[in-house]
Amino acid sequence: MMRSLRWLTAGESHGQGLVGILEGLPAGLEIDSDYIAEQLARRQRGHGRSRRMKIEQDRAEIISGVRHGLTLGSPVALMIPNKDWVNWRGRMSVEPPKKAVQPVTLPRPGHADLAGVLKYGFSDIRNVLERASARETAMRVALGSLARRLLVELGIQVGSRVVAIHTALDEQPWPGELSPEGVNARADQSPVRCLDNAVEKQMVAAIDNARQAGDSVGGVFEVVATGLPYGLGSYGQWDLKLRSRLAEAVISINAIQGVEVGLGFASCQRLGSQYHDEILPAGPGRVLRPTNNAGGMEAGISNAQPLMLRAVMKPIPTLVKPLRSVDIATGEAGLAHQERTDSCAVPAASVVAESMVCLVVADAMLEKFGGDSLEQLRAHMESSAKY
Ligand code: EPS
Repeated sequence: MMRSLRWLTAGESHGQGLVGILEGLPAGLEIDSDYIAEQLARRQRGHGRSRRMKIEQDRAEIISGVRHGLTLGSPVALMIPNKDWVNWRGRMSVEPPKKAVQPVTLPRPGHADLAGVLKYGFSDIRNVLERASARETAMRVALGSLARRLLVELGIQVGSRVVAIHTALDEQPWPGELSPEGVNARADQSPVRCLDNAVEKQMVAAIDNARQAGDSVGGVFEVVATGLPYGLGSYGQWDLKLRSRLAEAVISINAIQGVEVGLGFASCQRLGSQYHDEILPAGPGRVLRPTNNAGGMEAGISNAQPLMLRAVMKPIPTLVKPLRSVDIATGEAGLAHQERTDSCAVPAASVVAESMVCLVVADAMLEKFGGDSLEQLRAHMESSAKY
């Protein structure tokens, strides 16, 4: 559902690395690899990650599309090497292996394992789990950071925070007095990206308890974007709605089971008169919306209010204390495959979701305002954007 930007990722979790291509960025945008690395580092933090995060210090190499620090308008290609690859050369070799590799045959409930081997006719679950791994989201963040650079130039900020891990819940509303970057600056100081110190402790304890029990926990995070003009996306067709495009992008992140817009599922508890955001006069050509229950979109198009999304992540399916499963080689009952794993990746997922929102909003901005260079895009915005 990308209309002006196109992007793809490739790469296995323990293969040589991740590769990504983003096409459609205007020429003349300043890009440097340190900026991408800062965003990648934000995704790697978070209480509950596996020892793998100590091995990787993700850094994207810019392979094409940038010259002398500025985009060329041509596709930008990025590569993130997997440092762990050296430990997996034999098991993940591109060529037929020199010595036999032990296949993974006990599918993990909740992972792609069972449906994946049946889909492709594999006898080794590793052929499935390597690509189904959330390692791939590192490249989404790298590509998303290119979109974020563009949005910053256009006055759009995207931030996030974690609001729930297992049963620990931060009930405070998004601190609207802070900019999304201000929220990120605070959330990034927290090991769980939570803004409330007391709830943060409960979240850390929930992760520690799960980890000690060989278990995992999920949670909920919130993503907010400010500075969007009126009219991104279109109500003219189901797949043109900004709401549809955002929901698809966020629910495509590994382990995400639901996306809410604005007040979300709680909307049903209100009457229409209590839910809808009134329109008040605010000087010539301007209106004021005293509330934002709609979350920045009405009829699926942006209404110049902050975009507000929440998403829920299920507990990670790889368990140190595995669930019951069936061996695909023998048909016998067994316990699911065990791998080194995260016990919680909700803080990381919140950063990935920001990146997905950056890509979708940048796409919608380019769709609406167009231009081959940043200068042209800016000129188009100045002549027609409404806030
Ligand atoms: C993942 C399992 C863990 C995570 C990995 C996702 O990797 P490993 O099996 O190597 O310990 O650390 O996430 C990343 C590598 C990453 O960069 O986010 C899984 O099974 O999805």
